[in-house]
Amino acid sequence: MFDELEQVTSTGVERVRAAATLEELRSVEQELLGKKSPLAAFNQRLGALPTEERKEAGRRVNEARTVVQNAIAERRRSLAADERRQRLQAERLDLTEVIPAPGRGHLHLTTQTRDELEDVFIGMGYQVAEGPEAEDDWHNFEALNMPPAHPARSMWDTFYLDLGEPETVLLRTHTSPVQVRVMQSQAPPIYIVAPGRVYRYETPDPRHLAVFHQIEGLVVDKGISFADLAGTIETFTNAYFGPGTHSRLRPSYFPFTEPSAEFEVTCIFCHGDGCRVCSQTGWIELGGCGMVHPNVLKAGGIDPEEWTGFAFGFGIDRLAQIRHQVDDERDFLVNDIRFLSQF
Ligand code: 2NM
Repeated sequence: MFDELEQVTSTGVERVRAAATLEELRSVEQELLGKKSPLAAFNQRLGALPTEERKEAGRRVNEARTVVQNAIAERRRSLAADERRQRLQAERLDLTEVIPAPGRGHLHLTTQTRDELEDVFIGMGYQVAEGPEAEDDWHNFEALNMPPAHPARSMWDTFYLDLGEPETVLLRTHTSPVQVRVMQSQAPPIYIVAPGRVYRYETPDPRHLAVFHQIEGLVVDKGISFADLAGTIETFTNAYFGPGTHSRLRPSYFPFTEPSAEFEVTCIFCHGDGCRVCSQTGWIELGGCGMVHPNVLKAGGIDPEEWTGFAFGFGIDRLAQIRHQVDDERDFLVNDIRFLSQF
């Protein structure tokens, strides 16, 4: 009987070790330890043995059962660990982004350009002013010498907000309303720049964005002339682009300045010789400027008989685009680390 018990135990342990899954192990366990198992049959046979043999045989049968139980427990642990490993491997997610230059990030090119421009104007004695991006029609248009239905309003395709009366609240189309608010809130002399985000209802293309950035300057003081404007443009372009850069003005039209002009700088790549960037002209058009219209000063609560002023404005994104020869301005908004990390 003991030989037979030994045989049952060792084939049992082999079958346990051969079980390939937890499922299979469960049925092997049932066969080896269940009511109809050989080990259960041994227990029944114990009753037929003489008393003195029964004790020893009972101990041996229990021992055999323990050996099989231990083998099952060990196999179960090992199979459970395997299955867990496989499940984790199958569910594995790669959450790493491959970036060409791992490490710290940096400010967006537009922000860097804005900071550099602010520094230049602060160096010239200007203060930096900010204002709301959601504006009212009065600050964005009417105070800038554009009464309702003025034809010049069509120069800016406007996003209107669904707030209050129709077409009364909008996303500012330029930062000029900031200058109006400064005129209303502080007495001249005024020397400020207003940088910030502006909105135009336009389809983006390589040279235009519907959301972009401008910086505008405003000076109001006694005896300010067009010569001060021209000198300021020359000083600023020299400070920003470096000595050897020159500027020129050509006549233009804005409703809020009179006279108005566009300003150009000598091409920063060919220094006036003519190249692809400046379309062989030697000049790059940057922005607009002019003497602040008396109606605008009045809207700002300033007496045009006592004070005069000039203003200018240009696109920050456009400036960065020219300087870094970015083919498509829309790349500024895509947030592709391969593009952004170049600057
Ligand atoms: C430009 C061009 C010309 C401008 C005018 C004013 C204000 F509010 F003082 F009237 N701010 N900015 C101005 C003038 C802006 O940008 C192309």
